[in-house]
Parts: sequence; C-alpha cells; structure tokens
Amino acid sequence: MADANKANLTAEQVDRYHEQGFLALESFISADEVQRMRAIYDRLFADRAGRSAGDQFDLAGADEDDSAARLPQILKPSQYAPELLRSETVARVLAVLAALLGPTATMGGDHAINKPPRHGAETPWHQDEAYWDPAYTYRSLSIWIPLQEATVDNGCMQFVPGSHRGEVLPHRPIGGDPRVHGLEVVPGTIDVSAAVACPLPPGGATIHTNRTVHYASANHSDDHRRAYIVGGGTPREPVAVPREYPWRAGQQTTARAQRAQAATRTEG
Ligand SMILES: O=C(O)CCC(=O)C(=O)O
Repeated sequence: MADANKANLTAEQVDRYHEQGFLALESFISADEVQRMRAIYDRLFADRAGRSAGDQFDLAGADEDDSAARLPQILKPSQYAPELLRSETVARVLAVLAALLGPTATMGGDHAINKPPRHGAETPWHQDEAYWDPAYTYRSLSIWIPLQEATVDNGCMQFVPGSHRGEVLPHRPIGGDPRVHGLEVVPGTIDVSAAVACPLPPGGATIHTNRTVHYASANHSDDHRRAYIVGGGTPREPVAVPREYPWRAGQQTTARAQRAQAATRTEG
C-alpha cells in the first residue's frame, strides 16, 4: 500500500485541495526525471505514436487528415513507451492518491498534451468527468506535470475554485463542431471570473478533481508546452439516478474514433 506520508503534502495543502478542488506544487519530480521524460515525450510525438490506433489525435480539430494538429494529444503514452513511468514518478503519484483519496485509490491512465510553439490552441473550460461514462460516480484526480516552465503565456493550468462541488455542467464539442473530440463547457453556463492561474517550474504539478472546471490558454511562446498527465481514483460506483451526457454520442463518430474502431477490427 502506498505511504501517504511520502506525498510530502502538508495538512494545510490537503485541506486546500478538498476545499478548492485543486492544488499547485512547485516541485513534484526531479530535474533529472524531467529531462529523461521530456526526451521520451518528444520522440513519441515526433513518431506520431498511437496515431493509427486513434490514441494520438488533435483534441481541438477535426483531425481528418495529416495536417499539423493544434492540440496534439496522446492517450496512454506509457503504453507506447513504458519507460515513461519510472519509479520516481509512480511512487509520488501513488502517495498523492493515498494522501488525498485514501487507501483504496489506485493509479489510472496517463495522457500527454503538447501545445506546439505559437500554434498550440487553448484547452477550453471543461470538467474531466464530462468525458466519462455517466452510469458511474467518480472520486478521482489528475496530476498535471509540465516538462518545461508553464506560464500563463504558454498554457499553464487555470482552475475555478470550488467548482468541483457542483454537478457536471452541459458540455459540447469544442467550437460546437461535431467532428472534434475535445469538449468544452457550453459557453455562458459558467462564471470563470474567479479562476486562478497556476504557473509552475518544470517538474512541478497541479492536482485537480474530476469535477473541477479548468482551462489552459493557447501557447504564445516559442517553445512547446509539454504536459504529462497521470490520473487515478477510488473504484467507480454505479449512479443511483440515471443521467445522460448527450455530448458523448458525437465522440463515437470522430476521425479519431474511426481509427480506433478500425484498429480494434484489425486486432480482432
Ligand atoms: O494540458 C492542457 O492543456 C489541459 C490538460 C487538462 O485539461 C487535464 O489535464 O485535464
């Protein structure tokens, strides 16, 4: 079982996470670990790892051809480079899960969002839970680790404090375009004026809950904005009252989904 003490979180930080729905840590992994992960990360994007399986795609675009993605994402990058998740990062992730969600929390999937220099699109306001099956309830978190400095100018994370206590808000595909996999809160349904931006040094981390409303700006800098993200949580439970997320239906027919379905057929 992970040792919650190894998370190096103070009681005040744990309280703040539960109160506000997010936390920023100046130091999460070492500078050496950042360098090592960054080399693997850049190789995965350069090689377009996972593209044919639907795991690499443009989160903010139609993604129908090979034109440069504005918000390139890889789902499960550690499946394509298992060495990405080494003991230092895993140990810290497990300890944070134990400290914030208790002993039944386990590590879930990872993903990577790489905003190209001057070209990377914004990640619009959304809640992670809007992407997931509404038949279940979740108690989970995401740990977002920048592999270079993260600033307001290149797309650090921004959060609406306390938004994790509300319901899942209505979402739609980004820009209202049904060909886009990425989701955004339907414009006008949330006040983001109290949002807090969390600039970080390389290897710092933000942690947010499955319901915390969050955003990251476009990348206006001359370097990539690389973020490696690991999630986890307690076992999901079936909901007592059924709910529907109509915005998820369109995600079954995007170019990404079609590549994923074709890859499954080939494997089968
Ligand atoms: O890296 C980004 O731009 C956004 C990340 C995000 O939305 C998340 O980790 O849930």
